[in-house]
Amino acid sequence: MSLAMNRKQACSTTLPGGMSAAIAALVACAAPSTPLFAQSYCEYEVIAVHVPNQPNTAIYLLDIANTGWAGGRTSDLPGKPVTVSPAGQVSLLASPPGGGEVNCITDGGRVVGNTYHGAYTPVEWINGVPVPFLAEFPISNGYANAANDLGMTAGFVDGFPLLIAGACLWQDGAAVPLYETVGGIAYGMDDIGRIGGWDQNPETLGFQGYVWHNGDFQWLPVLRNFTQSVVRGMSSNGIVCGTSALDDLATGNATMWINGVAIDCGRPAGYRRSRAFAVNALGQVVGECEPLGGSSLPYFQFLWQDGHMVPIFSLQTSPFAGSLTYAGGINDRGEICGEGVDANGKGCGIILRPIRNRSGDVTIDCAVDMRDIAALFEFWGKEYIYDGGPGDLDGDRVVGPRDLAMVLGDWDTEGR
Ligand SMILES: [Ca+2]
Ligand SMILES: [Ca+2]
Repeated sequence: MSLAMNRKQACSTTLPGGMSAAIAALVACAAPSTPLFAQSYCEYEVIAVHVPNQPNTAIYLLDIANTGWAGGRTSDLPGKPVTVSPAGQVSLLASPPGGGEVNCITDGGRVVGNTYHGAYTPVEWINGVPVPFLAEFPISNGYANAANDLGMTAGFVDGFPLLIAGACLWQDGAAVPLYETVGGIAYGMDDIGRIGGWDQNPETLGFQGYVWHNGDFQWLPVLRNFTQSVVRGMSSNGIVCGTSALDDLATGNATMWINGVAIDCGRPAGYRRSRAFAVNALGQVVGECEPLGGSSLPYFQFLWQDGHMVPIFSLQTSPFAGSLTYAGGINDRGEICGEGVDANGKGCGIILRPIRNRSGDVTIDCAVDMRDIAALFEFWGKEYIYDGGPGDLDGDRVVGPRDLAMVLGDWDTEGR
């Protein structure tokens, strides 16, 4: 898809999803001080997934692994934990009568989350059965939010240890408190065991994001012009995402942290808050923009990449196959998962798959340029246990000279 077509589509009056043309045009084209469009984006195929035999039940998909497996919960009450296969097959997992939810699926197939039975219990589904973490302690509440294939799991407990609530790591059968102060929560984890979350900073008393690694606790810097921050996700290579906020907590900007440096994802004119929910290894962020109170502007889910924010609905292929109303996750192949509506307006789970039309495109923006060279060298030498990892263009699960040859062989002669 060319740049010209991309802009034209984004600013046209025939956007899918029934969004108002004027609103879409405002979001996409106005506010030159807030550049909303990178020079290129891929289009996305929409896959709507349903609970078998339950046409009126939607699915909140909260995470998608690099293998294409996704997890979440059903929208009925109580919500049931579900997984979705790469082919779109929905499976309900075992849970107590109070239900539960899958918060994380790893590339190696670990499934973690929480169940509810009078209290929230952090669990891992092993052979389809929810096995509680820390069953030997009287946890009053807990969530498992993130996991990796080193056997680490992170989340939150209320009641352990010493009746203190706070972020927690489960590893090798033990529970390690992660808080610097009292409280906090862990939301994301990368492949080497770095954990991202947020806590109350005892000096400022405001919420602040942190990264924990092997016992080393580091506060993430608060974005300039803001007073606090929360963290909602971490990519497989340690990129953190979340929201920087003012004291009112209602005004904020989606924020990404790379190597401890805060990057402002911005928010469009007329919006009081943008929030980031997930980030992948390529630095693609998904989240939501919330309009100012009393505004007729719509909420929308965004994809942020390379300094630019774009409404996800403007990237979807036509004919209309469904639309995302909440973006829960994005994997390293650029696949986005969440909740939405199908072509008939019924609630469902949504998976968006980028249509990769360039053989040399590492960055999943459907253009081939210097950014792809830079990204390729960032992932140089990496080996994957799944297909389509960042930089592995030829599909041999290793990033190396053959992939570089594919970038050069597909080089954009027009440049950017
Ligand atoms: Ca590219
Ligand atoms: Ca390769």
